[in-house]
Amino acid sequence: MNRFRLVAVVSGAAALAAATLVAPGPAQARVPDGGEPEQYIVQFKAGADRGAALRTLGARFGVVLTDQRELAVGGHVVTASRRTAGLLAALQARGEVESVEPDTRMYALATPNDPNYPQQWDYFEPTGGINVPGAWDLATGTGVTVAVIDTGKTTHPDLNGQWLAGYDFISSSATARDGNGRDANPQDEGDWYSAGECGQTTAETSSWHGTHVAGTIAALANNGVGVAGIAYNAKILPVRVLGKCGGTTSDIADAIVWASGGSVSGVPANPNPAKVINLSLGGSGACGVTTRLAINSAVSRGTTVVVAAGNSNANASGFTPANCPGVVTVAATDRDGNRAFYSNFGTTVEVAAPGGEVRLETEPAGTRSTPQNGILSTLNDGATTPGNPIYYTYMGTSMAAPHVAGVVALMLSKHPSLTPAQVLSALQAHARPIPGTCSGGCGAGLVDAAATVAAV
Ligand SMILES: [Ca+2]
Ligand SMILES: [Ca+2]
Ligand SMILES: [Ca+2]
Repeated sequence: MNRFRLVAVVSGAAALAAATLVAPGPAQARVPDGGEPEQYIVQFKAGADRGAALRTLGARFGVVLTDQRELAVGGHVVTASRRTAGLLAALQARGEVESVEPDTRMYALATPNDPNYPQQWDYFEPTGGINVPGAWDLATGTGVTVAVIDTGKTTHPDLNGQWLAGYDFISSSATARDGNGRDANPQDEGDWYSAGECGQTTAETSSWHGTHVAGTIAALANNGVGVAGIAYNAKILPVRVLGKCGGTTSDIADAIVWASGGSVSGVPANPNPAKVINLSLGGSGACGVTTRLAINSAVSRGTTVVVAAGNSNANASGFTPANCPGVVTVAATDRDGNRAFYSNFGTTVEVAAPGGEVRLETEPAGTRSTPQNGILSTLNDGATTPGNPIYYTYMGTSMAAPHVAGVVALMLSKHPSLTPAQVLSALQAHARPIPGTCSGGCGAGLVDAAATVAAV
């Protein structure tokens, strides 16, 4: 049986404090369209009889044109008593007019007020970001359920109300740490282990990996705390498959089927089937028949399956489920838009997204020299069992995949009937070339949230 591990590069989360707070940004404020008359900015030629021009044209169109005021830069604001097709062109054609343009209504850009948002470079920086703010003018994830098949959920103020009921698919009591096999409570009980356990020589604290992944997808925005999720009005279905020492192919396969609305023996039907599944997990080897059938089953129900490429700086073709047919495999990029040093690559990768780097390639695991270049999201500070909610930077293809899952949720909230094939096609068609380098191949390039959402 293949043993899956989470594919974040994580270390010592519990020992570190919450991210630094910074001043809030401008609040989101959309000015309503009051239905006022059509409005133009007209540059008249020097000495032109403006009044005569507007009276003549108004009579021709049966509207009243009024010269409201002159602008500091010389144009005149001209209003029409009602919207009238052809008026702009007719104004332009007048001999008295130098130029004319519609007095376009502008809006406050939908930048959230969350205090840690300025640290989410992965959303908005021109080089390494994926252009999320432009997408928020078009969609925020409303009505979409995203399944996070991972370590389970924790209590966090930036995820309150975002978690749906979910399920715990871990069959082994020792892996689950909740005293039994599968159950209806997907609470993350912690995946810490001692030195010598899980095939590792050194001990590790709990990762709260599923909480971090969920925050990137759908952390609450504009609530005055922490970070913003990409699809902050979507809901998260927590499906627990990873515990102490990872999880099994068999549990993950059942979880994929159930999360997408399929039936699993012994498990109540899922009342909230997910149109998007995030799998920030993997193991080495071929895509086995069990995983293949589970993914086919989800895709056949219209669910898009997003998968981390893996963190071995190797060809993703050697890692499952990254190498499975029908999934969107995501490589990780750094803040400069290069393939992250740990990210897998190759022709099985469909797109790339920020996974960040909290340390340099030359530094040993556990070092954190550049946490500001990692991916900031929701977490917990408990070393073993859950402690307090915090915000923390991780790096990994585990962090890249939920960026894409979040964008897919935005796409589906705008256009709910998109098929998985249409989703992939749009993601790739509107990705941009990797700004830096990606030896080995990063698919169609870095996902562009605004361009992709606008196109669907
Ligand atoms: Ca259990
Ligand atoms: Ca449980
Ligand atoms: Ca927030």
